[in-house]
Amino acid sequence: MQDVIAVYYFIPDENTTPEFAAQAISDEETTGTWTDLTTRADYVRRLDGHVESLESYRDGYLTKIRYPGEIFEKGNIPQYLSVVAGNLFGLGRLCSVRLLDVEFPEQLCNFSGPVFGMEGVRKLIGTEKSRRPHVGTIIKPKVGLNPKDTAHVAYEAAVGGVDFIKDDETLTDQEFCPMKDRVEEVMARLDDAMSETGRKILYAVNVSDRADRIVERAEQALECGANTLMIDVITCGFSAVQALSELNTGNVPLHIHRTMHAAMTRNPEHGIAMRPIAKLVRMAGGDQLHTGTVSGKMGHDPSEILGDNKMLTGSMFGFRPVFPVSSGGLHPGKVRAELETLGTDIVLQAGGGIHGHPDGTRSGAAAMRQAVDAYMEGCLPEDYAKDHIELRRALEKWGSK
Ligand code: RUB
Ligand code: MG
Repeated sequence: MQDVIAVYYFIPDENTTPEFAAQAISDEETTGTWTDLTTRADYVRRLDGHVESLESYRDGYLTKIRYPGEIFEKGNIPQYLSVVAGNLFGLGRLCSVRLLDVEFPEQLCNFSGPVFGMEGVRKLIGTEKSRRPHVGTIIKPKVGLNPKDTAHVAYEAAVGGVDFIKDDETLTDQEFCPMKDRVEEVMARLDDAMSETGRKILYAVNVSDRADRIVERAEQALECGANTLMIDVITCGFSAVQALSELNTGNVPLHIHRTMHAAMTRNPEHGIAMRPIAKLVRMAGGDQLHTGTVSGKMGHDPSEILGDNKMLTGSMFGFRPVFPVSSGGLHPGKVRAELETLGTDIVLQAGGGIHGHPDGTRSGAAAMRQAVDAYMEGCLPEDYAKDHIELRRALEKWGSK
């Protein structure tokens, strides 16, 4: 079994040398602890971790730790995380520590990965040749609409031009909008929209739930006609993604949301970068994954997003590429900035930026599509808006930055 290499950034406290700190991480996550052990038999030592490198970086240090592959239980992502992202975060002699990246050998990547992936989703929508970005929306308000009104909003967005519609993360199966009723109503209205427009439109139902009910909930959603499933990976776990991917093989795409991620990913000095999370989502079988915006409402680092998207779409042990999703505070005026930086192999999602359009959801969806079309045709949004009223009205409300 080949080894696992994890890269950390850390700042030790003033009484701790960087060498001691790096060794403490390695020991804690392998065969050691805070003191020497009488039980650490000689044959155990082959499972010792190794500090491969240590260098100064920004206000702290970068270290690469090599973990013997034998420590890992093949196919058990929670266990992988308990090694590379476990107790080390609490070590009191470190002021901060951040897991930046991790490389797993092929033997530990014994997962099926995305069943659809970016190309599979593009094929469903019919954009394999045009390579244009997909436009998605999150139904807003987040919570409160009943199934009938949710379906109406979905229909308006679909007719206006979106490719993809999703529940928001806080909507699951509450009394005001039971999941079964919602899926049936939305899919019925989307069937109308699909026959009127001749386009395929995906609706991702949020099936996030407690562990013992997720699979059953997903099966119910599929029985009611769902053509995509959504799951929140941080709150439900990587095992939930894997369970749905395996349950669902070949059936419908899996959209992976990441609510709560910023508690880990946002602080550049502490926590877990999005990269390892994205890698594990790809292994576990997510087809689309949120990785952030360069111009939206959430605070993201554009160079990290670019690296994460490259990882999702680049080669990795034969796993299909994942479709990156840029979402959070987007509107038609921000489309150009997103595409210029992130490229066109992306899903651009807007909630407020569609349902907040002065003329309503249908016009908001049309405006987002027009902003994408303008970019694909090499036009500035302001020029394209001259003969596209929906885009013009959006730019008047939100500007073009
Ligand atoms: C966006 C939204 C998503 C965030 C998550 O709504 O509901 O949950 O994009 O973003 P709106 P991230 O378009 O109205 O801002 O996963 O990047 O943190
Ligand atoms: Mg949301």
